[in-house]
Amino acid sequence: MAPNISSELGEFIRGNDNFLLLTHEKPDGDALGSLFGLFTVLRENGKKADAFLPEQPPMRYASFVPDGIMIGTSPELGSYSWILCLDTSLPDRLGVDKSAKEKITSCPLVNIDHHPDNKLFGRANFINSESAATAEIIFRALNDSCEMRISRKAATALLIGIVMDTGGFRFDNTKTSTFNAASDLLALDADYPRIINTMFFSQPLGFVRMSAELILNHVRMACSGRYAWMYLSDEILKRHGVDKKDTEMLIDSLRQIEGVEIAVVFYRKDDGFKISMRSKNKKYSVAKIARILNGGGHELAAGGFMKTDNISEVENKVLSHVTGILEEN
Ligand SMILES: [Mn+2]
Repeated sequence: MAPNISSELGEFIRGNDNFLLLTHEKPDGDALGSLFGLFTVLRENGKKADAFLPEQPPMRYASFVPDGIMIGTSPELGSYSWILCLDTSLPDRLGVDKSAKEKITSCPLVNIDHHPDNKLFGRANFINSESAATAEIIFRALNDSCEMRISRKAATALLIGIVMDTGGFRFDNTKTSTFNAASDLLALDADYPRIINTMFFSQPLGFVRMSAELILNHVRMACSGRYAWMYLSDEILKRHGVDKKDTEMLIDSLRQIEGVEIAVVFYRKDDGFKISMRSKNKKYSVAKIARILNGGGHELAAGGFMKTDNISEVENKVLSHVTGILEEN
């Protein structure tokens, strides 16, 4: 536990200027909420700040993108005093193009994150793995030590980060400090109903139909019902008109099944398969499996990658690791 991380981060932000904000590729709600929220607060409080995303974020976040975010056109890395890397455990995962990735570790990086496996790649590293979300670390820094003005728009963005990384306050990373941060954000007029409606009650019909087909025909179970997985093929995505990046919450349809401890969704990526994993119980750490499979993450939410053309090979490999973890505990 690092109780001073947010005040140290606050000091850092207050004493510096000219920032570029980056987050990880395939950004989730915490990555985007942190990026949008910090960017908005910095600009609204007279700091010089840019923020970059390599592509348009998933659809459900579209209406929360602040004006002035750079999307697609790479920033000139050399023109910033500090590059703030949000919610990203290793530089290789940063959402920048290939040529930028090669030179980025020589830039003045600052690491702001809550992943326990963070590689501490920054010149300064503000890491608190006790925080439910990176957005929570940022909020405490901005609110408690910078005393910066946090507008409704910024508060809403930061609350998105907390809501999404806790699955709407359902996952067991939800603590008193999480509710306290959420409560303070509500006091700043964060638009909670809009967040809940947009994140949880606005699935496109194509996505709902695709989920139904997947659940009906493609869920596979093993380990006496404690492991559930499915393969989300490009074919089924295409048939239902769903973009892969809009499937962040698909894995919850497996996690919700009674008795399931570990849920996995496989999908095609480049020359291999991406493996997205969730666990309901810290005893069964999916981060452990992710590390073996070229990835990383938290005990309860992690991802890996296997380079191969053969989905069965990937499924069997993960099955053997999951079996090992479920049986040794
Ligand atoms: Mn996060």
